[in-house]
Amino acid sequence: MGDKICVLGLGYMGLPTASLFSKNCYDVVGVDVDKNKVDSLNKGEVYIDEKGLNELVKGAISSGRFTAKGEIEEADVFIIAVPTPLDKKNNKADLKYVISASEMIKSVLKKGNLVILESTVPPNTCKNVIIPILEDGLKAGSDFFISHCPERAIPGNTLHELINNDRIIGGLDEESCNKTKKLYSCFCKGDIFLTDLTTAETAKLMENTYRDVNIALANELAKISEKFKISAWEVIELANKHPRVNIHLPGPGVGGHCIAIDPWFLVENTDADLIKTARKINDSMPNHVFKIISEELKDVKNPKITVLGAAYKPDVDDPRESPAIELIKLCEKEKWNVSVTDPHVKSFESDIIGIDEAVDGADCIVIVTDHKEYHKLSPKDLVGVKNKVVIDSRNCIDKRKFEKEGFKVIVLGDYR
Ligand code: SAJ
Repeated sequence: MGDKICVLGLGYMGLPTASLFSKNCYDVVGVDVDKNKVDSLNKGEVYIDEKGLNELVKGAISSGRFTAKGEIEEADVFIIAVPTPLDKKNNKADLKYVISASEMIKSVLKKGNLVILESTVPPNTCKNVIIPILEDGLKAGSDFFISHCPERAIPGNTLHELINNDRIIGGLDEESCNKTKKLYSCFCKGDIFLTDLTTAETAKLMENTYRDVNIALANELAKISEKFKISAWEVIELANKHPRVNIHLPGPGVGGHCIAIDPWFLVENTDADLIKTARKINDSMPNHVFKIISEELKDVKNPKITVLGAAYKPDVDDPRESPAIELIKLCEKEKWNVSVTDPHVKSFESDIIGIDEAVDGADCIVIVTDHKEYHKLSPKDLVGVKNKVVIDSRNCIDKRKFEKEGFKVIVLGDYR
């Protein structure tokens, strides 16, 4: 196997992965259909905000070993790192980008090449979708090699996790596994475990499904805590003292492009109740928070609500699938005046304004994202409010401090 790698898709995972390969002595061509991304990269501009990525990509480009292009070209290895969005009409994976990347590869595929899928897909996608496209004259296993090497990196700490986490590689055969392992060993310091294609696809989905189901359990507890007049947060903290228990945390819902989506890929065309119910519970959380707000504001005419946090999780600038989106929709349906502030997010479907302007004249403050800035929030940051009510859906502010200053603080799941 030679040294040239072609990475298809220069997004949140493709770009860091391409740069890591290039830093570790491979010649890498990054291919993206978005001309703006290609132009930016070739000018040395990095459009993703990730710790260390800017320097890494710039170094890769100036070394001459990484170039971005709009068209695929011949290589020894092809890595598919394109998005696999959810088709929300039927809760199934939309594989159009995986299919078009496979078609592109087919046009330049040669004997001895290795094709690696990084994108998250439903079980059997490599076998039933990708291989049939690629097998146009060439035979998988004898003429070319194929594997699935799902990423496991958390947005916000992508590079560190790409380098240090263990990894799973599922191959069509032993040779596909071994060639892929050799390649990733150049930057991956974690252990690499080998298996077959469909097991690797399923393991990736199960990791995120485990988290989704576990969060649903915490959210269910938050809802039933009202009946027992207890705090779900304290119950979880205490239950987690057990050495084999790790209950996750309740919140206003599950956002991001992985955990709220991958469980659907796993249950496509099945009657898997638990996973579907967990999705339903987590999806119900923005409405649950909305009901708490409505109850609080039932006597206020034309209320003004201030949402603190548009990002789907703390300390990132990413608002994709954020529970804030659904919550704001529900409030706006009531014709309430909603303002949104977030110290990290730059572009969002509602205007993002500074905190002082956002809280000015507010009847209710709702904390949706537990950014580190909000952990440090103090009553003097909210002097402009009209009505001293804070709904903390992440249990992140110092409740006592606010209560001392006359605020009413309602923490999701805390009914003590
Ligand atoms: N959340 C809760 N309660 C919790 C934990 C999370 O409500 O106890 C919410 C967060 O607020 C957020 C959402 O869940 O809205 C998802 O956030 P996350 O940090 O759990 O996960 P992601 O989507 O940023 O990244 C996940 C990671 N998967 C796991 O931790 C199993 C990451 O390792 C994967 O690489 C990534 O999905 C992916 O690309 O699949």
